Amino acid sequence: MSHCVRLSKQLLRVPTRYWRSATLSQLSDGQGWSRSYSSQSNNSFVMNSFAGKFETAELFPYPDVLTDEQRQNASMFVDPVTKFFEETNDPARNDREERVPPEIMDQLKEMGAFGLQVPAELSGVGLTNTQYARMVEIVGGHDLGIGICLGAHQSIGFKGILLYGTEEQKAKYLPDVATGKKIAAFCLTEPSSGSDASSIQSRAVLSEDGKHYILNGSKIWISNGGIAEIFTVFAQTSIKDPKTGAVKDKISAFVVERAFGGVSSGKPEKKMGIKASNTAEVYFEDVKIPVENLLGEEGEGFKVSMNILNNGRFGMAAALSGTMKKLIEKAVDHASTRVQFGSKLETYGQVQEKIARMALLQYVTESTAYMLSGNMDTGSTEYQLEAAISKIFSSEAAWEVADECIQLYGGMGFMTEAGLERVLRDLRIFRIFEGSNDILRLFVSLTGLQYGGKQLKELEKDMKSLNLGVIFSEGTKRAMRMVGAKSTPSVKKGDIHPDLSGPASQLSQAVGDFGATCEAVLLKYRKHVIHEQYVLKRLADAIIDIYGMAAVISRASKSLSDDVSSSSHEKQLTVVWCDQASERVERLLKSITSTSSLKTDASMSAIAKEVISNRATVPVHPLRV
Ligand code: MYA
Repeated sequence: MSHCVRLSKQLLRVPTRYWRSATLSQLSDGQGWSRSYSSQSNNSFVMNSFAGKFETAELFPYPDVLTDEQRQNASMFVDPVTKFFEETNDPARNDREERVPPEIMDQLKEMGAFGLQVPAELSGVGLTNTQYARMVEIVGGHDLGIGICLGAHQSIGFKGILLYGTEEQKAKYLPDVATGKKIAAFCLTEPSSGSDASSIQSRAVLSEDGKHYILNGSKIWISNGGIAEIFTVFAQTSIKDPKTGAVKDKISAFVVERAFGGVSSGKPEKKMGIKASNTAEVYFEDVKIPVENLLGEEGEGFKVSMNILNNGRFGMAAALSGTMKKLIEKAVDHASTRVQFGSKLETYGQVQEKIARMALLQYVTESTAYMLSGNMDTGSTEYQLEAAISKIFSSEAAWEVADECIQLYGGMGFMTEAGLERVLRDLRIFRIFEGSNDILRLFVSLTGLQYGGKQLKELEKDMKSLNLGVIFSEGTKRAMRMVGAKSTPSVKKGDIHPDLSGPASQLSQAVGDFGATCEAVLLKYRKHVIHEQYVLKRLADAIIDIYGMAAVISRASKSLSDDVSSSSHEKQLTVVWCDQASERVERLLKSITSTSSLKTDASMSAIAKEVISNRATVPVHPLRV
């Protein structure tokens, strides 16, 4: 027990902000731990894994959230939408012409594709997150350029109005955006502010009569920026602290109409992929925004922006799950017809390995996407880490699947005609935008560590008030870990199918080891953990794999219990995935505490520093010429 007290006291000093020295200096303001996330426990599986807790509330059983009617509605759009994308839309032409042709835009509008989640009474289709995921999966399977046009519009462009809008804002704007009469865009990124989103320079100043904000600034790489009429814009505002009277810059969010005047956009950017979607700079010059167009509370814009992004990320995973499915169909089609050295490609081990790996990556992506959308539909609020993981995993998995599909096609895959190079080009941006995967990895690790530390603080409180039940359960778990025993998941009978007991114990072990490693990391580095990016990346990689294991175990268990036709195949996917992922997790966690890994990390940094200071590679040319 005294061990726990010592741990929690040391952990309390870990900061809430991580990236910039400017924000680090704010640690001395005494706010520290208490602000970010509720100190009360929540149901997030990922968040709790950082505290070494096996939280299963949002894991088992695999979400089954559609009512019969919703399922029927969803199945009603699958065929016509697929038919539209296969027979009417031409992604190669859209890519070539770098636009979505007007007649295709019109048909998408007619289908309701611009207002999928807007309530029916406001002219939308009123889909749940899960139904929306099913829809964007089809889009992602056929045309990612169109996907970005639709996604930038509704997944982030006007999502703020849906999430934070007043009744008046919703009534005023949603019907027009839902029908596609007006296109929306999300304006956060600026020339000097990409990943570091809170450093934006755009500014909105309240007019003397208090009726308007005057907005000035410019935004870059805005999807739909050149065609949008409605913008969700983030800008600095001066906020007076009611207690101290001190004035501080804080970000606020606004709904801005192009029709307000002073809004202009640059010409469409030339890009590597998603060429059909419009990307442009947007400039705001003395734009008069009525005060009633403030979105959410004044000064709360950063959280508004983060929550919009959190809320939309499952859509990316669903879309990319569709992309992978189509790529796998193409790969299999080729492997089953192409003959080399007298046999079809499909008979060769190397080809089989590629196809199996693609199927595994798609299964994990699809399982996490629908687990997330299902949990969101049943009211989960603390899903930001799961959302970030699903974005990271799906974008990297889809890239690998596209790359391997091209490899399987050989020279043919390199030719434009095969239609694969376009998909690869389109996919590249998914690891960069909506939060780069590098930044999201840090976000996952640091937010998780912060939560893990907070749980220990709560434990300390329980000790003071002698809440023995909590102390014994937590203390016992830690004591078990210290003697090398593993805590087992406390899941309801039937949640994990008995056929998956092997993967279940691998998952349990991984969560236990992960929690113990997080504790060790916090103890060792304390607040300096913010500088340990090698460690943070490994923790993120481990938890990404752990979440993937959890999602497939949950889904396959349900399939086995429901006796769905693919259940034995899903079991095989799950067993293989968990075998491979648990090995990776073990390796990653060991490397976090191993001295040889730390030495290698230091050498890697030294190499990088020499290359950077030399402004080029360092070794003398082998020919000495
Ligand atoms: S849009 C542009 C996307 N840009 C980004 O994603 C920016 C990335 N940067 C960040 O996310 C933040 O700046 C980071 C924080 C994470 C680096 N949820 O001190 P802090 C809270 C909830 O750590 P910073 C695009 O690409 C935090 O707890 N809360 O902040 C469109 C703290 O709270 P408190 C969060 O060091 C592309 C406070 O904020 C989150 O400045 C088009 C400050 O935190 C969070 N996530 O950096 C896509 N993060 O004050 C089209 C932070 O209480 C869509 N906090 O302690 C396509 C969709 C697919 C569909 C397609 C179909 C085919």
